[in-house]
Amino acid sequence: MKLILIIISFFLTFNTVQAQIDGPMVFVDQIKSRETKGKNGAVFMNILNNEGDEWNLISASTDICDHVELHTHIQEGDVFRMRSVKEISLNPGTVTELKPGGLHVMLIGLKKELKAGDEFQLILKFSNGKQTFMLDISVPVQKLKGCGCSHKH
Ligand SMILES: [Cu+2]
Repeated sequence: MKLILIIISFFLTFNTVQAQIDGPMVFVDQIKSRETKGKNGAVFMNILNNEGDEWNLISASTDICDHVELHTHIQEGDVFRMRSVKEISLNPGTVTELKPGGLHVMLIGLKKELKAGDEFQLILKFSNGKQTFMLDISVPVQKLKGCGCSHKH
């Protein structure tokens, strides 16, 4: 419980925290997208599920690209490949990290290049199997280290 309180206060110190006032206690933090001239982009964030039950990120949408998928990376031999997943499960009382090389929100068919300093809106949809809620977040574009070049499916 103490740890959860520490995590919450950690989250609340950032003004990038996004939460819906009357929604469940699901918080999104450390949101960013990688600068790219390519056709596809990725969005990363930390999601804290502070509810007592499991929630899932079930979809995301934005008007800056043709469509959006939820992805993970899986290892096949020596190669890491991206796979789309139906949902990203958020265990109660834990922070789920969407980060390079792991889970991410994939932007497919970008209509323009993403430049550092840009910002765009992304709508996240969550469900616990009984209720759903949407979170409208703004995503800052940043120059991120590491290779974002393996965006082949
Ligand atoms: Cu991907």
